[in-house]
Amino acid sequence: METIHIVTAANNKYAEPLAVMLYSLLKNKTSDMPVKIYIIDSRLTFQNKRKITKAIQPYKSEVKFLKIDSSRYSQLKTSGHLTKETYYRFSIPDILDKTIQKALYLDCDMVVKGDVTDLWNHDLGNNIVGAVENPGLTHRFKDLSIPETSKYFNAGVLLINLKKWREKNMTKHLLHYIKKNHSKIKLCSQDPLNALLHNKWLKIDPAWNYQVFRYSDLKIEPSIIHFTTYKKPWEGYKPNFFEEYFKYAEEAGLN
Ligand SMILES: [Mn+2]
Repeated sequence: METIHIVTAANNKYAEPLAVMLYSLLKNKTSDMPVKIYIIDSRLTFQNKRKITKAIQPYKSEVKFLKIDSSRYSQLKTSGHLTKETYYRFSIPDILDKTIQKALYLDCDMVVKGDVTDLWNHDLGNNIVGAVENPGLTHRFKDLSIPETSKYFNAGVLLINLKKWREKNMTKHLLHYIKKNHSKIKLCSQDPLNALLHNKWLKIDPAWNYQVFRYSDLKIEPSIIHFTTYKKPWEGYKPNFFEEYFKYAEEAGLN
């Protein structure tokens, strides 16, 4: 049977949110499709790795901690809550075995309420990624040379066509773009992804990346709640659906 390959990245500050995200994902998956989890490890302590594996242990998914060569990202721009780990998603096609053709990247600041199998099963066709629109950023299109008719996506949920990404050498192009356009980039990894992939992404239903500060007026039931911006529930803020974070944290034994 096909395996769902989930990739995420965290430093110690995000160990607990990551554990909550993975716990909710596994708990709410109803299909029989196995899940394999890859955690890009940005100097996580032994205790934090243990915390993560213990929280999801009941679901018996395989978990792998992966190191990456972070030096290629060390000179790149960071900004507030957007730390250098934001770039680590660019390494996914390099660090996963070359026989793996598809991966689902998820941020740590999320709660997964739907069956992730339904997200996984989207056919990417010739698109390089599948993602959800991030509305309200059209004023940035000019800087990023994105045509007015295009849409901008949020990079917190990325269904990645690894085969196409590798064929097109996307990582190399992204790093090149960032170095050339340093002053135009505001959202560190998301801007370059949109600049280069604006016509190569599959638009996925907003329920799969419900950005709490963008979609609050839409009457949709989120399949993935994404706690965007610096206003994180675990830092005392109360965005929409913040209770969901604490509900799953408690269930996972993380409080
Ligand atoms: Mn995020």
